[in-house]
Amino acid sequence: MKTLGRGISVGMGILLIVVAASPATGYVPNTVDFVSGQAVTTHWSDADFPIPVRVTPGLTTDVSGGSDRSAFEAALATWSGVAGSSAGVFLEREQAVEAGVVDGINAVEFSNDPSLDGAQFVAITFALTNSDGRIIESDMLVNDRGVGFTTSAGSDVGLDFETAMLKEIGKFLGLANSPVGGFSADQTIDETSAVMYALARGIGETARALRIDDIAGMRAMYPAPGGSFASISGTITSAGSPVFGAQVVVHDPIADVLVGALTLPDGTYRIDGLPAGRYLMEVLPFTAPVVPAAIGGIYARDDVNTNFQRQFFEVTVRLGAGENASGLNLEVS
Ligand SMILES: [Ca+2]
Ligand SMILES: [Ca+2]
Repeated sequence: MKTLGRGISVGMGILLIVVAASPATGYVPNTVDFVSGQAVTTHWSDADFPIPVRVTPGLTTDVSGGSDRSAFEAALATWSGVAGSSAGVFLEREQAVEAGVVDGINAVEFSNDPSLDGAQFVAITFALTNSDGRIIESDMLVNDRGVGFTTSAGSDVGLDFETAMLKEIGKFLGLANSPVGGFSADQTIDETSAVMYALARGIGETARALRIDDIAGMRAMYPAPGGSFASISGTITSAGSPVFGAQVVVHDPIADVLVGALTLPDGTYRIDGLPAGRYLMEVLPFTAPVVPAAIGGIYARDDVNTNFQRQFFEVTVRLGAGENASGLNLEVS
């Protein structure tokens, strides 16, 4: 049996991509390369849906009585239930599984192995992909050793299990951390922040439902046939040169829609999966605490441009169902 090392390529056109769950703000497909002007993202094929996963019997050892399984299945159902997306994933069965092994099984392993002592992650997703980023198999290792979970909302002892799993399943489906989010006055993560927000919700914080940014991500990556969602695309430049890693965020303040995307190395961006509406645009650089490395993939490179100011643009984009507003090129400084 072949063992998947972390972050090691395994030849013959097969790439092994490790998506680390960073302690964790538009949606970001897990973009691992940029070839001939095209982003290579890790993604499932529509033919793979619904995707079966097998989980460690009893799931987390922190919770007995089966509410953890119910919460896990609820998180799967949440991602599977996005209107306008064909994505689907389900719990096939509980069995002893090992994450990081190429065995034809999409494993979700809850581990209490002592080797996890000191590990600073909630979960790691290992995706085996072919050279165009299509996922062949994906496993998730959950750090049950280092993380205390709870299924009681608002508990002050442990991370909310469904909240944590919802984000990790987003990674399993091919989303990276998102820069869409922020903090409330009390220093907790703002309610409107994406489930995929790069900063992790802490003890007592819950996000058991997807936000529009997460939903737009699923619609963009895995559009259901016959969908009629709108998109916005263009190029961000500074002094005439493309800006890599700019966050482009669109707001519809009336419909309370907030969706964003990151520019590729050629400065281009595209935000798909938008409902019809009237959008205002904002371009901003990565700022702490969400740093490029927290997004991973190509955004962990050292040529991400953070040397420009956050700017709002008096651009109002009116989109009808299914329309693409292209050529929305903006200059920042
Ligand atoms: Ca496997
Ligand atoms: Ca635990």
